[in-house]
Amino acid sequence: MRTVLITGASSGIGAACALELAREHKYRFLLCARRLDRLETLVQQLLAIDPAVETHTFKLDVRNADEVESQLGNLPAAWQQVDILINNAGLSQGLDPIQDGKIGDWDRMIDTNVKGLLYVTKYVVPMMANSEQPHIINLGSIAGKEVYPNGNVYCATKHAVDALTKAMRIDLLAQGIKVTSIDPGMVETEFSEVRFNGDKDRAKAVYHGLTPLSGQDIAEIVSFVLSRPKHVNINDLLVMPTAQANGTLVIRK
Ligand code: NDP
Ligand code: 8X3
Repeated sequence: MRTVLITGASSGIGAACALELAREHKYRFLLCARRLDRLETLVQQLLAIDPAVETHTFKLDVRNADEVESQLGNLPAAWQQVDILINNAGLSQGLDPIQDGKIGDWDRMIDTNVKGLLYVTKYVVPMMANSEQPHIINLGSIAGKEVYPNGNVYCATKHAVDALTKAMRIDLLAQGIKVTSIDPGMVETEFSEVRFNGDKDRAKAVYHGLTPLSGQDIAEIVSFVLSRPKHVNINDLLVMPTAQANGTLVIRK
């Protein structure tokens, strides 16, 4: 059994990864997010897939460095070794031209997507010391490869994730830790609802007239990436809906 730690497991891509990997009966799950009730629901779904599945859930706001240190430092003994870290927690907040951007939105994106990913990685890497096949998967984005109108700070955070993925691959090479970036285009999750502060109609319009990716599509890719033999690492995987050509161009019917 390989132990996988998923940040932001309470929704979307993170939850889908747990569900997909549970179907393989090869993993045990450390699941964290801020919404514990959502994690409890997820555990029930995992148990329905595999009644023997092992899980440990804990509340974590990745923006809080002290909380990250203490939550990861105080895990039960049976959960102190990690094989796989999926740095998935992240968000976009707002879609405004830079001159109209809200400082609070900028702080939240930078604190979550960049600093949060760094904090979690710092404390999880030592937990991988005895792993046979340690692997870190970072959720990047097409927004880490291109910049699109009004995407400014979100795109900057995902460009930072892209740089950090490359940096981790260098710094963790000697420890044999694989580092992969998965960079999706449009995935229909709660992402747009969060970006538009709960405006469900505006969020739905993002995916109108096209078939976006689903969390399940990304989870299947994560499963494939993790299933490669020990000597094979997929460095970077850019995946888009067929109806999306790049960061800005989509075709709607
Ligand atoms: P969701 O909004 O559905 O899920 C985001 C997850 O991140 C939630 O589980 C949320 O949990 C967690 N999260 C947010 N802030 C924090 C925090 N401060 N501390 C801990 N957890 C946090 O969106 P997605 O599933 O789509 O997003 C997952 C990742 O995929 C993100 O990094 C996103 O940038 C990336 N991505 C998404 C794309 C898309 O189109 N949807 C495309 C490309 C990349 P909780 O609120 O309970 O804390
Ligand atoms: C999320 C996808 O296109 O909104 O990273 O940036 S996009």
